[in-house]
Amino acid sequence: MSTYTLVIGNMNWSSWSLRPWLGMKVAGIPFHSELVRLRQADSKARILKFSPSGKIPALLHHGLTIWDSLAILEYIAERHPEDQLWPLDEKARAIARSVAAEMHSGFASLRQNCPMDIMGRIPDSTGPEAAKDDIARILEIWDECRTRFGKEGPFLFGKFSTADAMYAPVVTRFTTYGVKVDAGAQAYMDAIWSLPAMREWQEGAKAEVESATTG
Ligand SMILES: N[C@@H](CCC(=O)N[C@@H](CS)C(=O)NCC(=O)O)C(=O)O
Repeated sequence: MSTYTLVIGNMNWSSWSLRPWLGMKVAGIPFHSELVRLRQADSKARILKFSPSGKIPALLHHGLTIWDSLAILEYIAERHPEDQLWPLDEKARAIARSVAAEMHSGFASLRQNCPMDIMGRIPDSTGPEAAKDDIARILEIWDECRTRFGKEGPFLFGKFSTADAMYAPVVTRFTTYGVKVDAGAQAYMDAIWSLPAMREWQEGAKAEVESATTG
């Protein structure tokens, strides 16, 4: 039986929730998901029952609450070293932490102008133009990581790592908003979308959107 409970938001919208959910799924760590619906009158009160910051995701484990997506991913990586959620090589790991932290603390313009909407297809949006500097920087990061560290697999550091978990919601945004990318970035995006865990999350998002439209 799983000892972890991951509190998440709507699968179609909650980019921060996707990150630890994907990291734990890809690593094959069993956990129970508790979904709190966002954008409801009682959302804040319901989130605060789990998370002192009033934000999700939060991980509940043996009486401990870990809030914040990156803190959860770090906790999981420490508790499950056999899953190698950070690259083994020290230099690669330092860069992986740098790009994960850059994602965690940056790209406000992309977040604001291209919010995650997994099932949406909005190719005519003005969002990508407004966020063009963030998009250019992200494409530069992907290209550099793939070129320097990605020889042994299709992900940023070859094998799937926490850095990919952090950038997975960006991949969905690029798809939703029809961001134009080169073949290398497209191959990386395809690798993320091909993960069985990513398809499972997408199915969850689809079910949510369908139940909202059918009432
Ligand atoms: N830095 C936090 C951000 C978490 C965050 O903004 N979560 C959103 C959902 S994606 C949230 O809880 N929003 C509810 C609210 O602000 O009331 C993290 O990395 O976990």
